[in-house]
Amino acid sequence: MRYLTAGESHGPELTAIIDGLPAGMPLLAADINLELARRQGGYGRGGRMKIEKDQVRITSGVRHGKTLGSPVTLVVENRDWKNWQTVMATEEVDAKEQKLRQVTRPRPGHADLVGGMKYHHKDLRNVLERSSARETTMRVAVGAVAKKLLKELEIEIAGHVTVLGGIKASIPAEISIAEVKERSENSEVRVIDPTVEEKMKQLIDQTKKNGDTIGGVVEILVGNIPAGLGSYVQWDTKLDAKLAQAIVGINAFKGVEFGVGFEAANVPGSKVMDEIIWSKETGYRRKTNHLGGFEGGMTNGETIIIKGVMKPIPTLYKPLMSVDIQTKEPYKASVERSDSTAVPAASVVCENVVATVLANEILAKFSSDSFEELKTSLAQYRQYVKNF
Ligand code: EPS
Repeated sequence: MRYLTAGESHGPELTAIIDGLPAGMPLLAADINLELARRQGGYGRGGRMKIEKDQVRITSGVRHGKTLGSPVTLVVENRDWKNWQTVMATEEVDAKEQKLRQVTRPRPGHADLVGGMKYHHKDLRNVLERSSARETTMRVAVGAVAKKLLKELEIEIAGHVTVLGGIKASIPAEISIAEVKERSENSEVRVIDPTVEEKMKQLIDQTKKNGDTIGGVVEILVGNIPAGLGSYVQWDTKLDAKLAQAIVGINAFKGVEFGVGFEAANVPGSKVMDEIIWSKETGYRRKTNHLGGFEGGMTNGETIIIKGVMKPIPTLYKPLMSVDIQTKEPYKASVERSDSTAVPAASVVCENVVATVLANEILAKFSSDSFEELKTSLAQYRQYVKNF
């Protein structure tokens, strides 16, 4: 499976084409719309999310609620486009119109300046229109299709916020993926610890008043994943590495941890490795899951536990100092509309990019021209692994 996304933040629409899905997989626009709505939510979102009501149109690859095995095209309209038709016109416009909403004062921490240098854009709007996190809409749309595939294969996935602006949620040692899902879904900041919810919301309000932004950490859990996805034989076949790329590929994400993560630097090996056990009912298991479901770049059958850290959004209402690229004079950076935090929304994006990488790996490993074939070969493999 492969996919590409296209579209500018204030262009007419966003598009994705997914190639390589099995035929006969159930898929409805409603499956995708649910994820798109989840991405739009979360306390701390800004004005754009009041304008948009993201809805997908499936324009190829699906018939009567099932995939055809042909490329699936997904289209999401930008409602805001109606306010940007001249600024974002594909046709030529006159010199005066070219100056409308022009950006010449790059925002520190954003793609603006380096993107302009690289592509020779003197209007930095040409950079920010694509580097905007609006693009994550399509990564979520694609991820929703991947999630549907995983759900049909009884693989469960949940995401939640563990840190927001320095406030840490406490996470019970024994909590099921279903419960993480339910609790985070009922929280405006996607935390499973109700004692920090109010504090986080207050911090978001205060941050907004200060014209500032905050970042945080999100955690993704994936359960009932078969052992043996990914491979140890080449660096670029390691599945944990592919997941790390997908997460750091999300706008503003700066780092990834698996299981105990960076804490592994502070404890001996006996506290990091997970002892192996076997029983007739469960097959091979690990007594603990410090390694977060990966050994040798492959899934080991335990729950995948990944954390990603998101820096605060660099678009600030109280802007930092920058330089005007026309005059070279010091100026405050451009002010574009922004969110005071997008960490809760980003946890939804994270879930979806993780789902995409995992679905892709499953499709590569098992016979998957048709969805029936895929289900049968995965079931046989699960049985084989249990008795290995
Ligand atoms: C976003 C859309 C953007 C921003 C935000 C996230 O829309 P607009 O630029 O029209 O306000 O709200 O992105 C950023 C702040 C950023 O710096 O990328 C979205 O759809 O998630």
